[in-house]
Amino acid sequence: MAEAYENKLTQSQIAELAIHCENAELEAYEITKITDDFPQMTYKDAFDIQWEIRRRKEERGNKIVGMKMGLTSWAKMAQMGVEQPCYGFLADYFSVPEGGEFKFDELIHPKIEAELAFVLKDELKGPGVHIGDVLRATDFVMPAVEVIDSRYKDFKFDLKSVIADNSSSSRFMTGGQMADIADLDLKNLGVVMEINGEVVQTGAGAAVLGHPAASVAMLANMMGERGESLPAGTFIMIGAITAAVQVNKGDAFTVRYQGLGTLSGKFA
Ligand code: 0L1
Ligand code: MG
Repeated sequence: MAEAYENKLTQSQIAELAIHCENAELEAYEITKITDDFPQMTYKDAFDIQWEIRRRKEERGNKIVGMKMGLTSWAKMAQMGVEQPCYGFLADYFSVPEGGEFKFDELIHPKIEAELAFVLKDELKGPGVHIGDVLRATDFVMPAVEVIDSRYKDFKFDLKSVIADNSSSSRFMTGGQMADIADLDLKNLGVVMEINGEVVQTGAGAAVLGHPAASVAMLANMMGERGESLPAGTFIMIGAITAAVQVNKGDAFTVRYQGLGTLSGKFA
């Protein structure tokens, strides 16, 4: 992000755009990317919109239950035409229990991604956080599946628009087996995704910024730019190990994680 970390939108424009994006999420309808109407929008404006959506949810009584990194593989960045990763927050109602059903009609055009989640035992605060800090601060790692659902028409956006839209966060599932980080070869950890019994994606942990812990370090450093930290206990999804796969109503999925069990669910 070469541009200055400053606002070009007014506080009332930021508040209005947060309502605009959040309503599209809550009522499951498409909108056009917001930089079409606000081309002057900066990265700071985009994050301010995301943090205002977060504030609105907390004000209504929702709990923030974790964070996610997005666009953490070069393949995914190229696929979506953006130049660097982004982050978003996870609200309580995004979580679907292991083996459960995602309600398709609450979503616009969902896609699923195989991910891993880190749970911290110590706080991480950027700048300057590196992989070693992350490994030392991690309590355990567990499997996760993310359902992304960009509110933008046809999943077409630029990086600023997607950040304002909470990085397409929508639903997630976690479970399987937790493991100590010392017992895992995170770079070579393999995943296999099946939809309706057919293998549709395979991948390994190194797809995420070369090492899954690098994603957590990047999140801590990006949050540090706003003076925010990742407290002990934070649940963090690191970004997709596989490409995102579009799903349809009625689809069933299983994701197998080397040494960490499986996650299965359905879009009903
Ligand atoms: O979780 C992700 O990698 C997605 C981040 C936002 C981009 C997208 O919707 O594909
Ligand atoms: Mg993801």
